[in-house]
Amino acid sequence: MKIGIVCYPTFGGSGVVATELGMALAHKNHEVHFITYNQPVRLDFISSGLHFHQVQIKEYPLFEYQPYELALSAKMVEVVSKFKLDILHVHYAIPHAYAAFMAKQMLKEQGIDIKVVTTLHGTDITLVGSHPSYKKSVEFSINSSDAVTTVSNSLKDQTLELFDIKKEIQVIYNFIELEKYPDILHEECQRISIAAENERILTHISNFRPVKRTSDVIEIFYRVQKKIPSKLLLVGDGPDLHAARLKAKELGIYENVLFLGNSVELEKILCYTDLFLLPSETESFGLAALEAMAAKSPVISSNSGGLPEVNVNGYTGFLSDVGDVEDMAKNAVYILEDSERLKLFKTNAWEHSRKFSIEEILPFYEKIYADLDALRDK
Ligand code: GMT
Repeated sequence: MKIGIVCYPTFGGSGVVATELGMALAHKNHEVHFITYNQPVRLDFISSGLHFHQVQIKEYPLFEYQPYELALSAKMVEVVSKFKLDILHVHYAIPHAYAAFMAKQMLKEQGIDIKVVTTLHGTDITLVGSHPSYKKSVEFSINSSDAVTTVSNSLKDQTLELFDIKKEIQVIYNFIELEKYPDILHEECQRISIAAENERILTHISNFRPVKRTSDVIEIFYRVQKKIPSKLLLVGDGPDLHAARLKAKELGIYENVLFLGNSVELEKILCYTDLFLLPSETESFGLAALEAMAAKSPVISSNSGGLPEVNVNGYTGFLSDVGDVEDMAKNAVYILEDSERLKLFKTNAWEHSRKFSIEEILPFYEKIYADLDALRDK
């Protein structure tokens, strides 16, 4: 099939999922067209059948805010009609689902029936989408989509609670490409370049937005390093990064915290990792936690949103109430203090991650596309 994928091209989870999905679809001989304002960060062009169409904005002094959805919907119309796409799959409702509705109406005028799949990812529902400024438009664009998916049961429930939804919502979990995480021993990852042999490595990866509670990450590590020699790797960039630096200095642990910035070598970093920290305020799924688990790292997380659907308490790691850094630190120490226990949690995390392999998940999206395609006026 010919599939248009609309997403944010950044390091955010929804963009990563959309990009990995597009690459996997191309691998299965679908023709995939990414439509977004920059080339997605994780997009490589090694497999054929992958195309990228840049949405360009005409800046004009009158506009305090550039009308991105206008340019996006015009680009969708252009790409759908030029390449005869069968499906438009938009990731993150704002403003993609709204722009897709506009494109669909414009294409109808040309006698083209395009079906739209909207995947809701999290903050497009929880933090941003339900804000009074956006709520009506988000609700309208979800209800106008031909199919709607969420990345967890928790996000489905929240969507139904927060909006008046008239569409069926299908839950399709996020996925990972397992081959990216080679089955090598922890010691083979050259961890010695990061930490001494007797030190454990804790890692947090995010976009350092307030929702990630990065200050809790520092607080947890502060407590852990008092009991266990360890290093903390902080990967990513965002508004709270500076505050994280200050907090690490304030607590006198700056020397043991490594700030690695945004990275395209996450698999390598996760390979060093003994324990992953994700104490988020809310998390619809927690793709970063799943990626860590695939690299054999147990997870200490909050129990918010969809995290309990990914991280199994007492098996792949532990879950605590949001903000309970004492409990999170206690659980972290429990896993890290005993090498045999750590090994067991690592194995469990790795085994559990297999359930989210792309081979398992991709067919659910393909079925949605095929079912919608069968309904199209051609
Ligand atoms: O919060 C982020 O890291 C970015 C955000 C996004 O939409 O770009 O992530 C959301 O989507 C991811 C992929 O489906 C999920 O794994 C994250 O849990 C979700 N983030 C939140 O719900 C806060």
